[in-house]
Amino acid sequence: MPKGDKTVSPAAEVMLEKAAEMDIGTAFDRVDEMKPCPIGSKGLCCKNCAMGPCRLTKEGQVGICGATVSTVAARNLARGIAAGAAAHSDHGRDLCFVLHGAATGEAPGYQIRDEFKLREVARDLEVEIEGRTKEEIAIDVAERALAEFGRQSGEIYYLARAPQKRQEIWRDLGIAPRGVDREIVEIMHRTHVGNDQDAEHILDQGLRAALADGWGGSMLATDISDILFGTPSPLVTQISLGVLKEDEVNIIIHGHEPTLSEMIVAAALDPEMIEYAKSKGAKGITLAGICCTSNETLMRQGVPSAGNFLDQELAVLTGAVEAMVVDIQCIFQGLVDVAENFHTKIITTSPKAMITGALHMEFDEHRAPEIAREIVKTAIDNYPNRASTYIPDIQENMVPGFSHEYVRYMLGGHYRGSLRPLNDAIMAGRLRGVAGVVGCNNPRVVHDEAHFEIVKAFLKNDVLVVQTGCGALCNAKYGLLQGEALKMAGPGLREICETVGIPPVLHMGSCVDNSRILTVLAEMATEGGLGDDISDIPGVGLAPEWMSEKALSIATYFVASGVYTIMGVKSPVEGSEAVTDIIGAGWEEKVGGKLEFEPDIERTIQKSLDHIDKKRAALGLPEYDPTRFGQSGDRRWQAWLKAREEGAEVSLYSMAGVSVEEA
Ligand code: NFS
Repeated sequence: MPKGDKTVSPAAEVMLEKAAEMDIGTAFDRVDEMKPCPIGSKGLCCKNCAMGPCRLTKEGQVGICGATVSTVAARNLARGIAAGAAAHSDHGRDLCFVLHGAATGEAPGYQIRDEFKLREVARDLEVEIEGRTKEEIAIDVAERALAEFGRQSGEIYYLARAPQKRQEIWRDLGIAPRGVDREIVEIMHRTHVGNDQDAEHILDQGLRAALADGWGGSMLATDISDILFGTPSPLVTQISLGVLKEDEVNIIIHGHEPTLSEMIVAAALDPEMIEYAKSKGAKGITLAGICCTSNETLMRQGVPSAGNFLDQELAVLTGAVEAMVVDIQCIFQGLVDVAENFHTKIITTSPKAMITGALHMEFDEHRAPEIAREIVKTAIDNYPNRASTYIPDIQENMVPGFSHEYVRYMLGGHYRGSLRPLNDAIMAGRLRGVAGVVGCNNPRVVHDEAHFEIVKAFLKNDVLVVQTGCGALCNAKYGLLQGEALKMAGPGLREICETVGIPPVLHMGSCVDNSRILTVLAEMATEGGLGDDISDIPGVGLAPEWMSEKALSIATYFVASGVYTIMGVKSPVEGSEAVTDIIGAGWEEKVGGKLEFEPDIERTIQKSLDHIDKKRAALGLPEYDPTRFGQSGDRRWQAWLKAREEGAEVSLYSMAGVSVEEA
C-alpha cells in the first residue's frame, strides 16, 4: 500500500502498517476487497418487493411493476433520508425520556444542569414557566418534546425559529413538517410498491422528513443534551491515538448518545475506581472518545478524543484498550474481529444495538451510575490481561465547544449577545463567507484528505468554517481547531479571529448538533444586512467524506433550509439524470438550496467559493478582495505598525479618520 493512499493521518498510517504486519484486516482493506455493485451504487436497484430485485441498467428500462429509473432512484434516496432522520431523531427521543426521569427522580445520576436553557426551550415549546420549579418545567418540556416526535398534524414548534420567509416557503410547498415519526412513516408508505411513483413528489416528502429531523428531532436532541449536561463553551483538550496511555486503563467510549458516556465519565473520575485501577497495577484511568460520543464528551467534559469514524478499529490495534464501550450508530461490526487479536472487550450497551460476539451490558437510565461503574470495573479487571501495546506518540491540542449561545456571547458580550459582528465582517468583506463542513469518513476515499484540504482552502480564502461530527474531529487532529491555525487563515479571517479570540475553525458539536448551525444561519438571516432568508447568506454546506444515511438527512435539511450543499465521494442517484436534476436545479428553484455530489476536491472548493461570491454579488456586497485587509487590522493599521517600526511618532488616535500617510 503506497504511503498516503489510504489516509492523511500520520497516526492512522502507523497503525495501518501495524495491521499489515499482524495480518489483521480493517475497513481500509475490506474496501478493496468489496467492489461496489455498479447498479446499486447508482441508485438503480429496486428491492422493495419480491417480484425483483429489479436492476435497471439504463434510462428507459423499467422494473416489473413498470417503475422507471427516476422512480427507483428517488425511492432509494428517500428511504436513505428516512433512515438517517430516524437515527438522529430516535436519539433525541431517548434524551427526552432521560430528561423526564431526571425531573421525576426516576433517573438518578442525571440532573438539570442548564436551567437557563430549560426555560428558553420551555418558552419555545409553549410550556408554562412562571412560579414553577425547574423539575415541574422539565417534566412538561420532556412530555411536550416527546409529543413533537409523534405530532400528527399542524407543524412542529421549532419551525418558528427559522426566518419568517423560510417558514412561508415551507408552508407554500406543503413541506412544513409534522412530527418526524409521521414524516418517516409516510416515506416508507409512499415508497412501498405501487404507491407514489413520481420522483419529484417522492422527494418532496424527503425534504419534509429531513426538515422534521433538522428542525425537530435533532434540534431537540441538542437542546435536551444541553439542558441535561450543560451548554458547551470552549475548552482545551487533545485528540489522536496518542491520547491513550501506556500505563493506565484505557476505556474508549464510542457511538452517539451522551446519556451513557456522561455516566462513564463520572464513574472513571470516582476516586474509588481510580484506586481499584491502581490495585490492578495501572496508574489511573484514561477515557477517550470516538465519533460523536467523542464530540459530546470532549466539548462538555474535556474528555480527549482518540479520533473519528475510521480510527475506531485502529484504536483497538494499539493493544492498549481495555474496553471499547459503544451505544448506537457508526459502530463497525468488524471491531469484534479486530478485538479478538487483543485483550480488548467490545461492550455493547444499547437495547437497540447488539453485536454478535461482543459483551452486552445493557444500559438503563434508571440505574445509570451503577451500570457505568460495572462497565468501568469490567475494563479495569481486564487491565492485567494486556499484552504488548503500540500507541503512536501523536496528538494535537484542540478547542471544541462553540455552541450557538457561545458564538452569540463571544461576538456580542453577555448583555447584548448577537451575531452582528459576524454579519458586519461578511458585509465589509473581511470574511468572504461561511462554510459548514460536516459528516463522516468513508474508506472509498482517502481518510481525512477531503475534509483537511477543503477546510485549509476555505481558511486561506477568508471563509469562516464551522464543523461538527467526524469532520470536526478530522481537522482537530491536524491542528486546525486551535489558535495556531490562524497562520493558515487569510488576512480578513485572521483579523476577525484575533479580535474575537477564536480559532478559524469552530467546533459546534456532534452530528445532531448540525441543528446549532441551522440556528446560527437563522439568526444571521434575521440580524440584517445579509438578506432576509438563509438562502441569501454567502455560505455553503459540505459533507466531503460522507457515508451514512444520517448524512443524507442532514444534507437534505440544509438544502430545504436554503443552503447550497455539496457531498463528496459519489452520488447515490448517479444513474438518474432526472433525479440529479430534481435535487439540483429543481430543489434550488423550490427551496433556494440545491444538493450536489462532487467527488473532486478542487472542484468542490471552486464551486463553494463561486457560490459564496454569487451570493455576495446578489446582496450587493463588495467583491471579495483579500488585499484590502492586513494581517492584524486593516491597511491603515498595518501602515501605522510599519510607521512605528520605522521610528515615526504617529499616535494611534491620529488613526481616527486620518491616514498614516497624512499623519
Ligand atoms: Ni455523523 Fe456521528 Fe461520524 Fe458520520 Fe458517524 S459519527 S452522527 S454519521 S461517521 S459524522
